[in-house]
Amino acid sequence: MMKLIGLFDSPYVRRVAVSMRLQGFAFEHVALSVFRHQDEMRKINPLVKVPMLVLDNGEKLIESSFILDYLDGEAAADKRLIPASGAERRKIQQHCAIALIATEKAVQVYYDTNLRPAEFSYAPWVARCTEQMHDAFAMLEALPVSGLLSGAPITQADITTAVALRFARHVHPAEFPAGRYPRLDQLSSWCEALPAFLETPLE
Ligand SMILES: N[C@@H](CCC(=O)N[C@@H](CS)C(=O)NCC(=O)O)C(=O)O
Repeated sequence: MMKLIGLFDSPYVRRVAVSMRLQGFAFEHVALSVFRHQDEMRKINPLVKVPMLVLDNGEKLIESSFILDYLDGEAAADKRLIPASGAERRKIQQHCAIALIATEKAVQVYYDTNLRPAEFSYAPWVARCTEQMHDAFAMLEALPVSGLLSGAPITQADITTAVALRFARHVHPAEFPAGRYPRLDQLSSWCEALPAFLETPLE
């Protein structure tokens, strides 16, 4: 069975796990932390970055977008989360790219304000990243309605956006009062109620 390494408090790991559940791929979850289990992690995963997907033949894949691309290639055509080609593929990829920037900026602010001693946190950098995070969420909020919200089947853009918001709200609750991003809130509540999300709790 494939092994997925990393905790679901990582939005990158969580989006892979949710996608695998939606696509019907069985996996063993190896719940190692990049911080608390560094030595054990390094033995399997020398760069200590998650997610890592270990295939049945022992091949090890890193970088969530490449892992998801591999899974899409293995899935039945109607289980793909990003189309194989064409304008719709580019649209969903770019939508994911914005959600990944929102995620990355939320992670950077979290690292800067939680992993460093307070005296080493650099306020202008935190402010810049916080602004970029909100710029990305505002851009997602303003995109034309598509995917799950439009009644169409769920896409990787829906998953990555919902996972991004859930993570960012968890680590920066004051930044995400209800109603700041109403459409994203709706997408989030629909997604988080799906079994694939419920079975992949962030905490
Ligand atoms: N672009 C990577 C980002 C992965 C990533 O940064 N994961 C974090 C956990 S949220 C991690 O491994 N952090 C440990 C570190 O950066 O040393 C992906 O999409 O897989």
